[in-house]
Amino acid sequence: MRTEDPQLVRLADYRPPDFLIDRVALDIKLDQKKTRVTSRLSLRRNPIGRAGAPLLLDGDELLLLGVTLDGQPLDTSRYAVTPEKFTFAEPPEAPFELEIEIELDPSANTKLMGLYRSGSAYCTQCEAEGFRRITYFLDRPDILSVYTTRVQADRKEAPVLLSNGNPVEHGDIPNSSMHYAIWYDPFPKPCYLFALVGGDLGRIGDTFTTMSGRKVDLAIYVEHGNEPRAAYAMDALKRAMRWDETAYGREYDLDVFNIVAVSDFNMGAMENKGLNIFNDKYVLALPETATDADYAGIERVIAHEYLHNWTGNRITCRDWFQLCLKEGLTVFRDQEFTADQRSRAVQRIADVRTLRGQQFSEDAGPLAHSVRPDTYREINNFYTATVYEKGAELVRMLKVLVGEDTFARGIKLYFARCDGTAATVEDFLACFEVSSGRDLSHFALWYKQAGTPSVAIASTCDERAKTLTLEISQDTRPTPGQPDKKPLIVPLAIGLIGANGAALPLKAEVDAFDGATQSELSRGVLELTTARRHIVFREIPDRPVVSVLRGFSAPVQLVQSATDEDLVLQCACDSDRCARWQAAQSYATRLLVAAARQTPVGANQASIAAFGEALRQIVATSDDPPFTAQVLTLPSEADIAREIGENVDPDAVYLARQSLRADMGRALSRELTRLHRDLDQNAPYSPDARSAGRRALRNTALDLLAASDDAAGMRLAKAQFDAATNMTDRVAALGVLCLIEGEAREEALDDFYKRYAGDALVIDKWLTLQAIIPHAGTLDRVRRLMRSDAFSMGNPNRVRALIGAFAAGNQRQFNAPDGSGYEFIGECVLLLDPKNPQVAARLLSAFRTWRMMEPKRRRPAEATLQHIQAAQSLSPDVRDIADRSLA
Ligand code: B3K
Ligand code: ZN
Repeated sequence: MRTEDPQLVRLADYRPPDFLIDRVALDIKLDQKKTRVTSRLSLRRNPIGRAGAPLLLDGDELLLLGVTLDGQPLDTSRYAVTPEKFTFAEPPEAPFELEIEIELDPSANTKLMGLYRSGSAYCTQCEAEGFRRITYFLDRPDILSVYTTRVQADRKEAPVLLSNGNPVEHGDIPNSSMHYAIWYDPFPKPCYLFALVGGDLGRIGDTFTTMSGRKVDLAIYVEHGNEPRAAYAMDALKRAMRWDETAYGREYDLDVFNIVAVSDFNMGAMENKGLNIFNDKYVLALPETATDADYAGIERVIAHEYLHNWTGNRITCRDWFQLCLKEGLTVFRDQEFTADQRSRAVQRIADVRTLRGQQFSEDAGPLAHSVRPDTYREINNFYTATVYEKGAELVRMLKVLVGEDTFARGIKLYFARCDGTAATVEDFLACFEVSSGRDLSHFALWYKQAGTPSVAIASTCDERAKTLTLEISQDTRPTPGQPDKKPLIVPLAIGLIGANGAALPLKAEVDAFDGATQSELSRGVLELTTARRHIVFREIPDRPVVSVLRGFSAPVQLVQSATDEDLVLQCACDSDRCARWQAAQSYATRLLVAAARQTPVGANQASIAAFGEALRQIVATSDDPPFTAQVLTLPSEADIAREIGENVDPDAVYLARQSLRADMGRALSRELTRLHRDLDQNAPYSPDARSAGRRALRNTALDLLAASDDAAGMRLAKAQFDAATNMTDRVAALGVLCLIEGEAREEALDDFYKRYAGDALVIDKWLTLQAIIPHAGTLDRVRRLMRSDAFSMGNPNRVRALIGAFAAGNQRQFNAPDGSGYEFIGECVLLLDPKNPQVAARLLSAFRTWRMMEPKRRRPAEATLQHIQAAQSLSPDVRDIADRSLA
């Protein structure tokens, strides 16, 4: 029997809306404490809705001032209203107009959902369900309406007034200090894409001519004085616009495209139609204030939000269960954009690192869910690595399965068929069924089944028969609510490498039972569709090395029988750079897991030496610095912990990783010293991928050198810190100094603070570097920093930089055996929850790995979660994470 859970929303319960809203006319008079919102809704019954159904509009903390029906005041006896709901029991059968007047207090809105204040500006955030905090509405993504928005404000306080669509009119209101602007968005859109901004902001402008020759005015609005910092974002925007035209034939559709950067924002950015609102972290950059990673982040997020114009806005989601339809696809598209702008292989490696670090960890714990979940309590908790990153992997896998051209035809059909609609995952897949002629129902299981499949490959060679037999099997462990898993369709990109390092042709028994098909062999992609498969390759001269999952062709955990020597050969010779990197990671993981499990010390020495030698070869022969930097970067502590899987001791994991970094630093000291010296630190800064890649390698070298020799590392880092001409090198040096206890660290931290005090985004880096110091004493430091001027609990960026970094980036101190780290995060969650539940819930999700810890850590983690669960008046956001973490 199912226990009643009033909060639970089920995909199976989806019903088309009973009413449609064709047009929305908003009139918003901005005031810091008393904003007036009048919304005139053109409503009609949905022909496929329930006949005679009442009109139920959503609200959230709303104060109703008045309602009219077709211009006449609606008698209070005809409706019922609470802050959360407006009920009109017997609305007219014929189309009608409802005008609703609301009063809001933007200054009191600390949830940063709906209309709120960031600094001296007014701004909005409506996804997922924030529009109901602005007015009563059918707040669901399948209600598509054409919006006209009139915004009024004090001319001095808010000279800039923006909303979605094209500007229609603006002017002064005679005999008053007020002015107004009218915006019209001709594209029917769901209310979660509504946006409004008012404030005194600086502007940088540009233009873009679309492929059909239309001129679009582009603008980025920032705080006055920050204009020069927005130039890179503007450049990225124009590149993204051009790329969507060349790669997908998608053209921009309004006369203007505006971006506004604000300092108080719950996430990265928001793709509101024609008016993207951004966390300023993803807009503002100058070489002196932003790192290469910041520049790359800006390029990616600017592109992501822009690309949503077609995948998300023109084609939106029918309901929130379909979130991956817009997010997975748009992440896939932003990854491809970056791959085309930068290095494809390095981009792929970076994306795989993120997937493993974030999504695989999510999948391995109590918060695991499918890419398209079938229930939720709080939709804001489903903007996850699974929906985004794994969602993108499913699109990529689909492309591998159907092939590039067929994929291109399928997506073209999707744009043609679904434009202007609120679509589902089924609608999306149907387009690829048409383009490929394949039945994709088995593939669709990837959207429904949670968990990371393990794919095991065992190979045996028969030297006399000159055959190689591969035994491939898959298995997915149970996840919450899904005890029994079915086999998925897994595309495995494969190659065979001969003893001399050259590729061997793929020849196998074609079309024999369970054998390979000709198409699989010619594409180099085996399709695993059952729990097990065995394939015999013919004409194999000597035992080859099997390279599987090239390009990371499926989001699976590979369990390989490769020997250390195989991995070394693959690392040196595989024609696929992602597989080379993967071989190095696998080798390192073996060493790290053995060390963390405290396999007798010393037993590993020969293997470590062989690993060092393999890396030396790569460093010596590679002409691809960012690739080399990736190869030299070990799996994270979280990755190692996940690999160990149970009874994890984060101290042992940390020490194992430290010790291997030190070994690497020693084994490669000559090469690393040379790299650090030769990779020009004095060249003028440019954020391009090539220059950034050289800095990445140089700073990786510094990090490893310091790991092997504190004193020398400190000298080098100190010199680099003092001489740095850009933020990338300065922060990298400070990061190294932070890992070495002593005065030099404190001096450098003081110096950094003095240089950048007042520049909040830079000071965030300073907060993070201190929060992730793996040594005892960090928690006291974090508590001290929380009391400093640099910190504010009201600003999500500060919270993430300090507290979020401690919880998610400091495995050792967060998981301290005395429970102090857990307790601290628990306190912060409870403190933050009444103000900003979304940020609080995100912070709490750091507990997602608690069950894999050793018992002495599991106990205090569980106690903290129970303490939170027992708290009075939790937000639905935090309650949902706490409940699921303990379930
Ligand atoms: N669509 C937004 C995320 C909204 C999050 C709401 N809790 C940003 C993006 O993915 O582009
Ligand atoms: Zn998105």
